[in-house]
Amino acid sequence: SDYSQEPTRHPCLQINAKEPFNAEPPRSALVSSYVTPVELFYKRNHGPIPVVDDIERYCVDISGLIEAAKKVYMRDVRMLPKYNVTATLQCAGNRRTAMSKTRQVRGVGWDVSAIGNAVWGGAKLADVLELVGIPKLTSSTQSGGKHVEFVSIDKCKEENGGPYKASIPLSQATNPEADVLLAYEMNGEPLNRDHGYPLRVIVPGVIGARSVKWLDSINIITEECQGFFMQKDYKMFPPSVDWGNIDWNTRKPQMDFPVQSVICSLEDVQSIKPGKVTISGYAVAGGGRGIERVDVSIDGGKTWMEATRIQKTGVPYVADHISSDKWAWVLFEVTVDVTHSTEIVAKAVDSAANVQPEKVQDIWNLRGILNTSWHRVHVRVGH
Ligand code: MTE
Ligand code: MO
Repeated sequence: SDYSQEPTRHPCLQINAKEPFNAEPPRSALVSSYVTPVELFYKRNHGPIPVVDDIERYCVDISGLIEAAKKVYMRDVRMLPKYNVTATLQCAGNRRTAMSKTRQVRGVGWDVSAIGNAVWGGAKLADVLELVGIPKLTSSTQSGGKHVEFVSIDKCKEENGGPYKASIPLSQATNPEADVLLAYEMNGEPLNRDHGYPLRVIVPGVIGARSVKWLDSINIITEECQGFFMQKDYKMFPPSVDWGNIDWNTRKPQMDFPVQSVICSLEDVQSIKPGKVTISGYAVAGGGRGIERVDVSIDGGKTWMEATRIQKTGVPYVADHISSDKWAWVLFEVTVDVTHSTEIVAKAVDSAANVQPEKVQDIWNLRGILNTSWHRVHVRVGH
């Protein structure tokens, strides 16, 4: 593989793998602003970053179960109504390193920052699919159980040098309220190469793996995508399954991510002075469910207090901005009095009253995905 044309990246990023480039910002960067700056947004790749230099000729091939295949050019996408959707993208592998501490898992290690909140600008996939004669989802239209496959330009070893790909159900793709985008902007700027220039998919509320970057083609198919990242990865297995007895066909590809919260103002082990400390972090729920509550404990989870939630549309002004933050995280904050060394814990509750599991052991899985166990940090209080 050729890594000679990688873009330059922010020096603050912690590099978890160099080639392919996988990196996350320091925890503190996530709570510095509601919208994560592009240069500090985590980067998750499975191959070299593609180079697309002829934007006039760049197009997305749409084919499969439609009347006639069609090439959709950037000008066609830009002609459709533009939407700005604030959505949190989270890698299913976020917090994987911590899961490995109880029992080794396989995959790139991540601390707590394989997540970011951005304003994605682009056309709704539902509008794009209308260009090839697929009607929007209404109570009278049926998707027939079909799927929409997204194929990238990049090349990855897991696909034996082929492109990264994934799919979502046609019913989600054609539902304007699902806000699935073909995005060409991130935080009001043209998408940069690391994040999918010139065009990427954004599937709000769903694990990052389905938001295919550097889109090359779209296929309407009867079954879900058979690619590696749908069938042999990003599936949630029970703790009893190991590499010796795994049967990938027994599980579905993971789509929505579960309720998550993380303390970002403190490292795993941190020394502080006794007195008032402000604890802050992020909380997010998949599937468009909101965050109902964030609980914080300063005695290892014996007693709890409720944190303040902050969700504001600190987004760049765009005339046609349509404001909806149902896909976005909330930041939380609470000031506590810490007098002695202890464990500080956070857990969130979503709008369906789903809660985070207490122990990582209970959700351990061999690929180390979806670590949403209570987030704990140890503070050492010195006098
Ligand atoms: N799309 C392509 N083409 N190639 C990839 O490697 N990685 C996926 C997804 N889309 C990937 C991709 C994964 S696992 C995640 S978590 C997100 O992109 C990360 O997006 P980001 O790098 O913009 O943060
Ligand atoms: Mo991911």
